[in-house]
Formats: sequence, C-alpha cells, structure tokens
Amino acid sequence: MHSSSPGLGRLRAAVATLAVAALVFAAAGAGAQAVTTDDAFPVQLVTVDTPTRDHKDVLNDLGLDLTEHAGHDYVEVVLHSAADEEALRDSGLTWDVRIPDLMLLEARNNQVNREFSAATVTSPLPSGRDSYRRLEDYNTDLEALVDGNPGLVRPITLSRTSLEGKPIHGIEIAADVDTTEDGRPTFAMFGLHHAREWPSGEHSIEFAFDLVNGYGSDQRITDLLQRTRVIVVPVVNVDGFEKSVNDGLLVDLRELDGGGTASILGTPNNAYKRKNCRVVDGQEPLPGSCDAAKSPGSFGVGVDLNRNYGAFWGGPGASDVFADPTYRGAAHFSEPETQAVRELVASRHVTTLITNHTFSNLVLRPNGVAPDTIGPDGYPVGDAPDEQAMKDLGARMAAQNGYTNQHGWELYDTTGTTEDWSYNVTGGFGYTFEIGPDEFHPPYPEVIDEYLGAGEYAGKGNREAFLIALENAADATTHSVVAGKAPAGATLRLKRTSPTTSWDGSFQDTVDTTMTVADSRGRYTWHINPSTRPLVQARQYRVLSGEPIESAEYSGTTPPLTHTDQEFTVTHAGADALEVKLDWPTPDDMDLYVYRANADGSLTEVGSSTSFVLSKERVLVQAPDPGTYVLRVENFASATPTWTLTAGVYDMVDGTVPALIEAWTMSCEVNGDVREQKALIVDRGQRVKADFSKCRGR
Ligand code: 0X9
Ligand code: ZN
Repeated sequence: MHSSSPGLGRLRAAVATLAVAALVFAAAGAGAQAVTTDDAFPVQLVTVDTPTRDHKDVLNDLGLDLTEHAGHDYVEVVLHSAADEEALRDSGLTWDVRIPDLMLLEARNNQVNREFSAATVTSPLPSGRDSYRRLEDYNTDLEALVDGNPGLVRPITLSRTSLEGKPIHGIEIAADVDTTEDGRPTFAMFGLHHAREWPSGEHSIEFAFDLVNGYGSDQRITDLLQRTRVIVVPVVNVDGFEKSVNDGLLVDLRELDGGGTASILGTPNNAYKRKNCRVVDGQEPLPGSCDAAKSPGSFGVGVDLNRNYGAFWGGPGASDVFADPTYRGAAHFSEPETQAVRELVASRHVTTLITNHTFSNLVLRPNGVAPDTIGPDGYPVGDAPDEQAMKDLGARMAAQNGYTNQHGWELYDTTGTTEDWSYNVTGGFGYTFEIGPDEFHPPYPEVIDEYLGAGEYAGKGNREAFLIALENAADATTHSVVAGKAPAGATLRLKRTSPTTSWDGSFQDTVDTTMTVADSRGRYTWHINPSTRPLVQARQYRVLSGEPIESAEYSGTTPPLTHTDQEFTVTHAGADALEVKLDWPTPDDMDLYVYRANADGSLTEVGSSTSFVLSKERVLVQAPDPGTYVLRVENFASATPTWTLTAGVYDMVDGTVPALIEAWTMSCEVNGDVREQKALIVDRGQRVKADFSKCRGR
C-alpha cells in the first residue's frame, strides 16, 4: 500500500540487519533468549533525514519518540509500533534503520555485560570494575576513595541538590588535600550531564581511581598531585542518570527472568533519557513525577543541562520548546544542577576542565557556534582567543584516543554548554569528550577499551588524554600566576563580578576565590586564571569587503516540495569568498544548497543554508575555485514560490572586536576584615607580583 514510499527499500535492508543482530545476539551466549517474536514490532532506532528545519517540524508534529540528539540533517527516532512506522512513512520523510531492535540491543549489551562480569574477577580498569555503576555505586565508590585515602582524597558535595533533592557528590584529590586554598591550580572533570551517557561517568570516576592508585607509586601522577588539585564529579545529572541506568539495567533483569517479553518490547522507559527531572518549569517535581513521565529518549520532560549554562544562553543550537531534546530551560542557570557546577567552578581557579559525554569519538573545544555567527554583542562570535593553544592541546589529547579534534560547532551548533561558559567566563581551557564510536551506553568492555586504549591506542586511551589535560592544568604558561608577600595566616581573595552577555541579555557572573598564606615568612604563590575573560578579549573576524569582484542576480519560481538549479560561474581566481543569498517574499521557508559542478557532470556540495523559518538563507564558500557552481533553491514549505538569488565573489577584510581589559579585585583579609585591596591585571602566561604590606591584624 505504501510501496512507492522512499523508506521501504531501507526497511528491507533493515530486516536483513535485524537478522544479523539476532545472530550476534545468539552468539552472545547460551541462555540468551530472543526477545522479538514475529507478531511483535521490534522497537527500533531510525535516523530520519531532516535536512531542513521544516523536516524537523514535520517530524515533531508526528508525535513520535525522538530519541537521540538531532544533527543538522537528521533526527534519531524510536519507532515503537507499526503505527509509528506508518505515520513516518505517510509523512513522506525518509529514514535509515540504525538499530533494528533497540531492546534486543539493550538485552544483548546486558547479556555481554553479564557474561563479561561473570568471567571477570577484576577488570584492567583502575578500580577493577567490570560492569556499569548505578548511582549508589558511584556514591559508595566516592565514599570509599575518601575513607581509604585520608590526606589524599576529600569529599566535595556541590552547593545545590538536584531537583529531586539528591546530593551531587564529588571528590577532590591532591597531595595534602586538606591544606585547602594553597594556591595550586585546579583540574575539574565532570560526567553524566546527559543521563543515558553512562560511560561518561565511568571514565570520570576511573580517572579518580587512577590518580589515587598512582599517588606514591607513579612518579608522574605523584608530581601532578603535588602541583594541582583535581576535582571529579562523575554524575552531575543524578536524577536523570538514576532513572536511565535503573531502567536500562531493568531490561536486563526482566530478560533474565525469561518473562515479560511484551513489556520489555513495549518501552525502553527511561533507558535513553537525556535531560534532567524538570517536569514543569519553575516548579520542583512532585515525588515520583519525573519517573512517571517516562521519556524514553531525548524528548519529554526535562531541561538539557548542556544548554542551560549562561554563556551564549538562548542562542542557536538550543531549543525553547520544553519537550525538545535540547531544551535550554526557562532561563540561564535555571537548573540547580548547572548552578551547582557554576558555583563550584567559580570558587576555584579551574585552569583546565573536561566534561565527558558519549558518543562520536570527539574532542570538542569552544566555541559552540560557528565564528561568523553574529553574537549577542552584534559582532561575529569569532574563534576563541586561545584557539591555537586549545587546538594544540586538543590535538595532543586526540592523539591518545584517536578521536577527532574539532570545534564544538563542527558537530552542530550549541549554546549554553558547560565548556562555553567555563572557558569564556573563567578563562580555564574547556573540552567536551564524546566517548566511544556509536552508542550511548555500549557493552562494558568497550568502556574499558576507550579508557585504557585498544589496538593502536593500547596503553594510551582517555587515561592518557586526561593525564595530558591534567598536565596542562599544572602548566603555568597556559594560565597566570600572582605571587608576593602577605602576612602569614592572611586570606587572599581574587574576585571579579562582570556582565556576561547572552542572547537573552546580560547577567552578572561572579568568580570569587580565596587562598590562605601558609608560609611563616609570608611568601605566597597563586595559580590563577587571567583577569580578563575570553568573552571580552579582542577577537578577530573576517567579513566581506564592500563591493563584489563579480556578481549576478537571478529570480525564479519553485513550487513547494520541488527545487530549481541555477548555474553561476566564478571566473576570478584567488578570491576569498563566494557569497550566495536567497530571498523570497513570505516569512516561511526555502532552503539553499551550493554545489561545485565537476568535470564529469557530478555535483559536490560546498555549502548549504537551511535555517529556521523567518530567516533568509545565505551560504559562504571560502576560497572558491574558478569554475561552475550550481545554486539550488529548494522550496520546502513556502507559500510564495518566487525568489531572488544573488551570487557575489568577494575578497574579505579582517575586523577586530575591540577588547576590554578586566581586573581581578585582589584583597588581603585578616579575621574576615579587608585590610588591603588592589586591582590586579594579569594575562595568560604572565606572572605578576602583588605584595600586601599594609595587610596587618588590628
Ligand atoms: O549536544 C551536546 O550537548 C553534546 N553532544 S551529546 O551527544 N553528548 O549530547 C555536544 C556538546 C558540544 N559542545 C559544544 N558544541 N560546545
Ligand atoms: Zn551528552
């Protein structure tokens, strides 16, 4: 009946893949029972092609369970029933089946995990762990690390509890850990902002075990723990993670019982939950309400904690629709979990930060939006002022795990992420690791391989990448130092309150840190972040020079759901950019693609613009080779089929966003009284002197 549907061929391919999966499952071990039956529709994960926002809108309107994150041109969706599949087919959207039976996969993974765990006494991980931790396992392990290592590990409980009132636990690891505020730089690692990304918590806590095990026996680790302080918070989204891991492992238990097949198939419950437990904006969730509002995937209840941080909040790549996977929250830092991380990071000089996620094998650095995005201050956002240094460090880390080292925006646009805030507002280098190749929570042996490295990365892996990050945290050439004399016992304070401009206006961000002068002769050294925030540093950008070298204008008519190709030839060699702009009379949506016409008649896409309804389309091709280009106008949903297209070849000129210089307010306090205060300006890599001779007790 839908034989002409574009999805059908793919569906046949999917059936073949299903057979393969079933084989894998059968091979996974004796006792594994097939959980699919002929009459049951296998819950499957499909990748729906959504090259434009309109495709996404059409998809949204179907009310399907959109499980995974959406990229520029796809959304991953869970199909629960034949009716779901039919709705998708009727919509005209196309898709590929990525995981033909999600519960089979979950069960297979759990089966692999069970067998691995049964066959393993201690895994090669630093903790010896052989299976995914639940929330209580994290808390028990953190407690054991504290209890077993006095003087080396101390507990840190974040300043806020989760929406459900759970504490968010972490630990601090350092030689003489209890000598707090001794001026050492801090390295911070976070896991599980996203509930279903279980390996991100595993790697975070394993790194803590590694450091603890290595202290006193491994020279490099011992040195590093003498020069730095390490904070590890393995589970930020405690509420969401608890639900994801409990439901994900519950499938395992039901499957073990050999019963409840239908219910296993019926729903993956919260196994693929992404967001936190916000059920209604501005309100604390009623007991049990988050659990009851099963969100099998990204959609459903919750705020995306990795869109809720303050820098750039409210900009591209974050949704203002509650049910969306990347819902940014009602306001910047509206969620207690992000506010807690903010308060922790802003009370320290975190000179390097890693926030772990899964998956895609990436080392991502700021910024989260492309450099030519016009930022909230009206200028292009540009590259991070420390782009070169962060790129280099990223490359050194990526050489250990084989990941791709790239900007956040090269994955897709994001705003309100952890590292965009922490870097731009505190100055510490910040990275997102997307751990693993292809699953949110793959079989546990993969977690081990990613951590320790396998194949050509054996002995390296994320373990080595994290150690390199920690070395960077210790390296004073990538942060700043203030040193001098102050009375023994005095408290030194570095504080800066400044406006952070986000897309919803500006708010005050405060960094407030202290150290204690311990030396009896009053000498102190303090490793700190630079006084000027990257957010307001001078930044370079490139814009088109005034007049095009060559240009053309076209107009045409393209009925809905069809496209029109227009050729344009670049004759000038060596130009910096080809700009193509598409305009049409109504505030709805047309999309623009630009292709290079190859000698053999084939087309290579060199740019596309498929923005949201209301904004017109623009493509910029850098350094266009002379030759023929095909400009494709696609009318997805525009009521008026007429359009105008302009193409121009330009040179570009460099611009600079004027810099602000910011100062720390540095004060010397005795018994809580400020006795002396000065403004301190210090750049990255700089060491400055500050003596407090008038800071005496009264
Ligand atoms: O979308 C995210 O939050 C991260 N990917 S995930 O699949 N784990 O959800 C990527 C965040 C990347 N950070 C920046 N682009 N700045
Ligand atoms: Zn994530």
